[in-house]
Amino acid sequence: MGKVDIKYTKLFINNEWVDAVSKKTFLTINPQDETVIAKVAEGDKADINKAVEAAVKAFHRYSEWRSLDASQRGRLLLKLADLMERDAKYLGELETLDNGKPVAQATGEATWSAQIIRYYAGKADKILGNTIPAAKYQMVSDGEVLTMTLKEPVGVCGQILPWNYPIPMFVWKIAPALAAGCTLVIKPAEQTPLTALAMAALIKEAGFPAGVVNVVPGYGPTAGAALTSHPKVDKIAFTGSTEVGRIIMKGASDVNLKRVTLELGGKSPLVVFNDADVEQAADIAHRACFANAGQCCAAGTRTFVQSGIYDRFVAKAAEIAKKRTVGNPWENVQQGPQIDAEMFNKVMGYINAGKKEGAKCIAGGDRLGTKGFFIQPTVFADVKDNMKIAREEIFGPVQSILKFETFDEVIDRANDSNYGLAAGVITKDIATALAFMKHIRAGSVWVNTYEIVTPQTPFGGFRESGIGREMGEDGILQYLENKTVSLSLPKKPR
Ligand code: TXE
Repeated sequence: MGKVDIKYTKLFINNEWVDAVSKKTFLTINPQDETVIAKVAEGDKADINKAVEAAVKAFHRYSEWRSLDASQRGRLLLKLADLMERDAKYLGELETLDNGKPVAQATGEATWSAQIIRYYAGKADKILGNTIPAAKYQMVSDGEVLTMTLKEPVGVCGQILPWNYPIPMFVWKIAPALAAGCTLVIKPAEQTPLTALAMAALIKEAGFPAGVVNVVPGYGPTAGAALTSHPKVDKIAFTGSTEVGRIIMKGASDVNLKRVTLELGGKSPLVVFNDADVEQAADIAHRACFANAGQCCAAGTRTFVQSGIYDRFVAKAAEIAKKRTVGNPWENVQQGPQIDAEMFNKVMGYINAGKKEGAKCIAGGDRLGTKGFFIQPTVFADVKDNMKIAREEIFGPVQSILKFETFDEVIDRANDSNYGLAAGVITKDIATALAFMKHIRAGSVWVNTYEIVTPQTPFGGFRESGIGREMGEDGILQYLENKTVSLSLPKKPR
């Protein structure tokens, strides 16, 4: 590992780097070896107030930002995407330092995120309303009026981010919001503030006017809560736990009624039918579960396998997990450490619960080494639906394999969850795949693959996995208000 230059540790408000009003700082920790990386300015209510004021000013009807042509908003976003690609190596290295994910993966996330920005850059000048003509002339709506709908930016948006994919999550939030013309106050996760600040520097370099994007690192119950209940914030977008999602919904309706989009947890099922190729299915199921050290909201953590291939599948799943390379994220490994001590302890707690409740641990089951938050890829077989590891989101490298007999049985069991973020099915039978797609209650369904998310495809959950969608056309609609304008038509044409 070379030395990564940490250029930005202050708050980014109104295109300037400032200390917190309280002068407080917090430490960001390297999950690989538990050492301190940097002291970062700790934003709180006073700083959120300053950032919101800057965003309100930038949203003023005569501001530079509001006066830009829509196509120019798109050009600024394109410039930002170019800068991200220019700095992808640096952004990736900074992420590996702060988050612990393997450096090739982190760099790939930076370049993928630039593609997302480009997708929304193209949308900036294609935000269209409708025209609804008068009944007399067109036989469509009632009355002698011509009506049109205008899609307008929601306004000042607060965006609260998680730590599992810091760069993509930053971009999922800012790209549609900026294409729509909103102004933003972003609170990155306290575990991973560094790449959000590096992105802020690129936003300034790209030429976005002051106050359009503000980044305030800090803790959830302080900075996050202040943003959620701020009276001048029009919308809150949040990715994180379902537990905090509930708090956000309450806070967002305290003093005003903010628009809310939530992308929360999951316990997604991946169902493998008897006709599947066992090797291929075990491989898809492995990646579905262990990608990003299992720290993925859509992770396919309940692997349901039909009885005819169950034993062969279980053996293969254990074999693949044992071969997974875990360790120094600066080397060519598949998995780095978990994000922090809290998550490490939480995941180890689930592994111990699985053992205690009688699931059969067939791979891993322990920490790896003594320093850093590394956990062995762990596979449990013979998991029962009521076990903790089958019901709760673990957010770590732990796969639970459950046996089933029939289609209807597995649909009932797969749907028996408070969550509904994603689901997968592996079968060669199109009728089975289509029936699965129809009956499963989930925001994304993957057939013979898993976790395909592209800039064009909406992503989000049913039930307690969230509200609203990100990415694709749906993603930008969440940052737009509909304004209906009706014009009275002359009684008689001249
Ligand atoms: O999430 P939190 P944590 C799940 C996963 C994980 C669990 C806990 O199951 O085990 O959440 O992780 C901010 N008001 N996911 O504790 O607390 C916080 O500062 C406003 C799923 O890290 O939800 C951070 O910026 N904001 C997930 C963000 O919320 C508050 C990704 C997420 O933190 C706040 C991460 C408050 N009162 C975890 N409290 C996914 N859906 O991808 C906290 N925050």
